[in-house]
Amino acid sequence: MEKNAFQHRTAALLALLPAEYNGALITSQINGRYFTGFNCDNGYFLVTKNGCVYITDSRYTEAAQNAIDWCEVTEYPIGGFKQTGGEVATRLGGGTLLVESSRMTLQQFAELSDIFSPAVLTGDGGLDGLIESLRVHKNEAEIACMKAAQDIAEKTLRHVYTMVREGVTEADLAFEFEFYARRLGAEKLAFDSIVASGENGSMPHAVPGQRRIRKGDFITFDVGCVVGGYHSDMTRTVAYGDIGTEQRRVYEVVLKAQQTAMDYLTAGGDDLAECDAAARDVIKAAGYGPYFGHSTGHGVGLEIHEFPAVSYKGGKIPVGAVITVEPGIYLPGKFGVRIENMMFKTETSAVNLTQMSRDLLIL
Ligand SMILES: [Mn+2]
Repeated sequence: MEKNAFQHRTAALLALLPAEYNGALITSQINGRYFTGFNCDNGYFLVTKNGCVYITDSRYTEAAQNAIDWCEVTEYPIGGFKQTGGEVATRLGGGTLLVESSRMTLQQFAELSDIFSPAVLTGDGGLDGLIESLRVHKNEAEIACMKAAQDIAEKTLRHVYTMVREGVTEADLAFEFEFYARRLGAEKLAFDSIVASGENGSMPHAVPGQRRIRKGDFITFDVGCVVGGYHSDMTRTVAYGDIGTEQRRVYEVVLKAQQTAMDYLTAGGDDLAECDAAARDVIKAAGYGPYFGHSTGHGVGLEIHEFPAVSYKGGKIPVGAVITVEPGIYLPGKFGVRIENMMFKTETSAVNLTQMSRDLLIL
């Protein structure tokens, strides 16, 4: 992304801040990266009506100056954070600064309040929600990263399918996914891959272990990659060898539930609760309601789970949001099925960002 895109984001945040505040102090790594383009675990980005300053330590100064050339970068010396913080806050006009209340502990809040005094910090200004409202709209460059991440995940999962055979373990398959995805250019995995086979499939977030694949198993792969800081998220459930009629039936129900929710979005539907219900009602009608215990999806972007949740709580789906649609049915002690795609909400419709087939695949 071009550097001035970050400058525009910062200006957009400033424009959203209520008039009674002088500005915001961004301390989380993720939001610091969103507004500056610089990924740093010790950066303090002051955004005020009187200008912005990025404070960091000597490990990061040179890289920060290169990355954020549109804003002053100030280094604090060993033992000098409080003095530098106070000086910068004063120079930028002091006043009250909003902080991200959902991203810090009470102890961190107390420490930062001391460091940036005489400015007064407050977590009560709704800064997290304002930032969410900006981050939810993905631009072309962000979508390109997510598509690239998804493309690697799909190529990698196809490769992993070729490794499925009697006796291979879930952990073997999870490791192969990571190795191959990294070789194809993933910066890292979007999260620890889920590979859940047979009866382990009934645990939606099972950890891949030493269970060996055998004939008649369903295997659920929930996998994602990161490119340019942006995450992808996809789930596929495949069969190894012949499966029974109940497994086929459950697969069909989950696929229909997912398709119904995707159709809702494609037709222009823009309510989170309605989208959740579109999938859930199909599963309920088939008699499996009690076996679908999680929400239908979530936002994806710089984080694997971000605003908005596709759940009964509802709310409008913002144009530009990327959300997952991932219903599942989990039968304890037996097996589970989940199928997940990513959808990009447009003005009048939604675009499916996941190309991989969802037809029942028997390996
Ligand atoms: Mn997901």
